[in-house]
Amino acid sequence: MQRWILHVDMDAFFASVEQRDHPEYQGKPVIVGGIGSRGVVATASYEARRFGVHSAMPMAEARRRCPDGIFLPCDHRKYTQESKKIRAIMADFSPLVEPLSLDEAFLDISGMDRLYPDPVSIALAIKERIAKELNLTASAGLAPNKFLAKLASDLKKPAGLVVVQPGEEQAFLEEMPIKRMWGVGPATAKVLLEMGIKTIGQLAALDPLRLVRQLGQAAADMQRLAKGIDDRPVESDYAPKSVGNEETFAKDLLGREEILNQLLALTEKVAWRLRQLNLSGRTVTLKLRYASFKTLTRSQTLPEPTCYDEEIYQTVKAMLDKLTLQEGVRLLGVTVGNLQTSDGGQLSLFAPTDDKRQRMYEAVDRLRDKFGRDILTKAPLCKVEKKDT
Ligand code: TTP
Ligand code: MG
Repeated sequence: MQRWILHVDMDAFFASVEQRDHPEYQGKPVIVGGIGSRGVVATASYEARRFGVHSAMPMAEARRRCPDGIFLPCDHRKYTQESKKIRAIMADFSPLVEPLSLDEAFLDISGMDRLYPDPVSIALAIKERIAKELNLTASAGLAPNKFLAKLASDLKKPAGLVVVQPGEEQAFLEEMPIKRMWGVGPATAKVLLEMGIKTIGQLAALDPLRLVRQLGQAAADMQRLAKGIDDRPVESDYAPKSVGNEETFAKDLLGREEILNQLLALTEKVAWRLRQLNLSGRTVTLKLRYASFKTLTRSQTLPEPTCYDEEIYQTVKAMLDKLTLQEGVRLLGVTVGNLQTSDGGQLSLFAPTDDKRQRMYEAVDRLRDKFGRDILTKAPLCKVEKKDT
């Protein structure tokens, strides 16, 4: 399956937030940072950048270059709040989001073509939601790996989208100045320039032995990147630890059959959600609360991870069978933990497979996506009135 990594980076982040919240600043040079005499610029609006003002410049210098600028202190609390909203939008598009700072993140959007026609539409949809809901602009790079995606997002700022198609890696990097290389600081750049290396393409073509002699072992990784090869996964802080569902019933459930019907319904929801996230789990937990509020949990770990209704249901049922039910049941819960991605650790969503059962479930899930989750349920399922937990 083609890997697609999206890098999203907000435009002039702190300054754009201030311009949004103070319409009188719009279209004007806005400089945000330490406004004391020894402060430095955190960021400058694109209007201010035309005066040569940039991040990390001493504020005194910025004032000299742009005397009519609007100078503002950092409102970190506000930027952090905005950052959370941006991440919440991203989380709607992929469970694999790796934030790098307040205003940028990688997303693995591989295999999402079941929900969107192509990866470009996902990139556009994210940008659009940020624009609509937050009134801010972001730039994005879409590529087969992190290295290329990050380079790409910076090329058409502000509000740009640059796509590097598979096969275009080398051409994209060929003429790129060496200073854009990840991991190349000013000292390394100097060594490379002395060797006559000005572009990433030249770095890729260099004799590896010569490179290692000059720059040490790290040079090998650098050259792999220069060739457009980068297998690093998107490492999400947000990958769920477990997927579960529980329900409190309006009327206490009496009898095993009624309980099993509800457990089946809960299992289907949990399995559906797992498959949506391309996750499978090994540990199945049953939670049961009696009318007296006495609560039991039972867990069982399976030999293999699963995301399928039958396996989860059979495990839950086996755990229930071991309980002696003494009174009515007011709440039931089913949770699957110990998660991994369904294709055995390859970090991607909805990996296609020719496994027959997976295809059957995909068809079921498609119907549910379209008509709602209640469209298909296994018989026998009696309806029980629900009340809020
Ligand atoms: P960046 O994404 O590097 O910059 P930016 O979003 O302001 O502008 P661009 O359109 O080029 O992406 O950094 C994000 C925010 O982090 C920035 O708005 C302010 C803060 N920041 C600092 O406080 N100090 C710095 O030196 C840099 C580079 C950023
Ligand atoms: Mg930015």
